Amino acid sequence: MYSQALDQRDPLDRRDAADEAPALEAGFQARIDAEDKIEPNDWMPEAYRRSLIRQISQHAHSEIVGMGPEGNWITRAPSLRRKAALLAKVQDECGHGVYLYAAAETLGAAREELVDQLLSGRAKYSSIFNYPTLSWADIGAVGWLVDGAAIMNQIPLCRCSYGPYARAMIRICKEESFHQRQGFEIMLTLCRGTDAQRAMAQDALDRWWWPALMMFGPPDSESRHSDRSMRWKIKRFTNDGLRQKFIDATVPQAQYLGLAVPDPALRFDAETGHWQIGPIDWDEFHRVLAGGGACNRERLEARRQAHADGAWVRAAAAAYAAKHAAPHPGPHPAPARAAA
Ligand code: BYC
Repeated sequence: MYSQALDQRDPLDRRDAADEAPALEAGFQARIDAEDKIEPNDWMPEAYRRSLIRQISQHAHSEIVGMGPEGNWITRAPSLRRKAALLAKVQDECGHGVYLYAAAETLGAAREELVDQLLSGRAKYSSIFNYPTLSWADIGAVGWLVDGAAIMNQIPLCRCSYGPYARAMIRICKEESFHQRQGFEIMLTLCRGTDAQRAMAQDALDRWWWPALMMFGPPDSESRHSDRSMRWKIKRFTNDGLRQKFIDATVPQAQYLGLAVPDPALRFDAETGHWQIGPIDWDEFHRVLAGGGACNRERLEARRQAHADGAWVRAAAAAYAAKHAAPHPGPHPAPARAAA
């Protein structure tokens, strides 16, 4: 890793490297501005590397924790078709987590350390997964709104300046698009069903609307990473910019479903062409991030349990790898002889 290599140099070399840093940084920024992709062995500022590890690992944790709320409904899906689709979706999320951990590893992060940060509660994951899935309609609302918000946020990440992250996002976005459609189709079926089914769909929208808007992160005025991440083209849009795109795309979908968006202040501004929403309860967002959401404890406990249950798999994989790394004993190992 670049930083470690620097530390091992003698002081004169280190001073030369410090003198070179502004030129290296200028060259790096010029590559970003020219839409070049940065690859793992390229020079990069230490802060760029750290910021990517932070974002990619939080993203990976979100995918993994995100299996929980929906996995909860696999055994209760109302038909074989629904069960097969939900199972595939949850498996996709596991795959997304794995690609993303691998992308973080290309930056020198150790996967064990990242997982440990999640299990010990030191790492963040998306606030949205600390809310409970209370009814089958929630599975529809999660697909429609949560995956819909994820796509809005993640499509621009396909153009992220860091190559391995951008490439991982291309496949992830294709799968997220299927997830969003399966969610919307569940909502559509419920909304065309009985009064009780329509009421379930409305109740799910009432509970998931505001948390979905919080997924885009704090308002731009409070977003500590946005400016630098935009300059480095890790992010292409600000949190508020993406939130607005999501609102503009989703309100007409709610109208199509015949559902009411739970915001008395919602109105279409003909001058700007955008839907305007009422105030977001940012206290709730901060409370959930600080561990005070309905399911924070349960979600982490489920991850810790899964990690403990998987210990034998890790041990078996390590033993298999060690066996294959050891020198081959040859076709006819000599039989052991008893000592004379
Ligand atoms: N929840 O300066 P800011 C999915 C944190 S996966 C929790 O604006 P940034 C899905 C933020 O990390 C969904 N924390 O940060 C999966 C930062 O904390 P630190 C996840 C949040 O990075 C399965 C602090 O607040 N998607 O959709 O510029 C099934 C200040 O924020 C949240 C991704 O991870 C939040 N909602 O922008 C279905 C996408 N928001 O690190 C669906 C990749 C903010 O300073 N990530 N924070 O302690 C991103 O695009 C950006 O990291 C964010 C935040 C837009 C999320």
